[in-house]
Amino acid sequence: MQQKIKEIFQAKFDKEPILVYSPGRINLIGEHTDYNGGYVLPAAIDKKMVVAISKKGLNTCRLYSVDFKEEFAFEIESFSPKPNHWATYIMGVVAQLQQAGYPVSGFDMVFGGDIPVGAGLSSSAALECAVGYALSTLFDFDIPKISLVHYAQKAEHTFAGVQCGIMDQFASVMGKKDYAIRLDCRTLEFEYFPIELGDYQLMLIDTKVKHSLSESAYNTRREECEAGVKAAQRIDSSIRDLGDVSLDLLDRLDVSNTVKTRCKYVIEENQRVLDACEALSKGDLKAFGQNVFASHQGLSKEYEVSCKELDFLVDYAKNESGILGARMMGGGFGGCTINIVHITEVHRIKEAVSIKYQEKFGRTPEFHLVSPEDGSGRL
Ligand code: GAF
Repeated sequence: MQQKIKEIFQAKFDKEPILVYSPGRINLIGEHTDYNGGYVLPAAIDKKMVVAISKKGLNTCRLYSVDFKEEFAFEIESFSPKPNHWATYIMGVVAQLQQAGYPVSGFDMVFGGDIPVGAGLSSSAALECAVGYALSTLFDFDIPKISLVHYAQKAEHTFAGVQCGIMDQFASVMGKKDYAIRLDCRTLEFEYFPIELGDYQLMLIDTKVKHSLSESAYNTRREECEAGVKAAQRIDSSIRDLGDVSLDLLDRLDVSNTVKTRCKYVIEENQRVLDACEALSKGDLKAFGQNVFASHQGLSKEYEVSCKELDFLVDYAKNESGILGARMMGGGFGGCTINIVHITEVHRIKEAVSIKYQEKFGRTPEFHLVSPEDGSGRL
């Protein structure tokens, strides 16, 4: 893939680029907790966004998306968000670097990758992180990794209009081969957590659906959680986020039942991340899997960000002896489930799920075996 991107760059611009990449991510457990100052357990994966870039001089930036087969150009001194267009992620990062005082000048860029779009593997975060890393390398800005994470997240807020948490960008930049990252999203303290699954493997099952609700519902969930925190702060002003709210206190808050249910999910999911990590460190994969199933139950019934296709796949997994745990992953309303599958059962399970899913929904799911890989780097 990187060779193809390099050749397309050379053919288009007749010069040598530098090449960098940033990966997509999985999340083992801890969903919709990041923007609530909670815990997550993501990992970068071996599917990535590759960016080829070189200086252009002056003001013009010329972009080409290999996957969309589309060009786009903008002037470095005057550009604005272009929602629902891939270029908005790139311009969003440029804007963040400019605001932070980095003197970005014109550049030529070709990019592409193998992260399935809309599958909940954070292809947009990978693009933002790859662009930040590429510009930092090209112009010798030497931007600290954690700042790249923040710029990429802010690009998503300001240019894509999604008030996302920090998990996706953090995993894409900071990932480490064979480790997940247990991240405390309140303090940004993190620990690399070894993923040793013995006879088991991580398998993603892509529903191949993306329901349109996802972006608006994401921002609504965020507001509902904030309403819960505000109500709790009226009782105890030292409360910082839902991590400081007990289930008892939540019960006493003057908020709607919907807000209570959303907050309850987050409080319990934070505990599940800690329990799942403890189980993993003891090598108790069964207990780990139970937490993963419980996470899905909460996401589906309390946080209400699942959909019938995801629920179907997780219900199937619950009755399958070769799967220890399964749940939806990422923002929800489509995309992938993550499954802990016995190595010898992978083939059989793929065949069985394909048939059943096809019968029920008239489409074929896609399967990806994934393992933790390194975050952003130069190629
Ligand atoms: C999306 C967001 F971008 C993340 O920040 C996170 O909130 C996730 O949904 C849900 O856990 O991927």
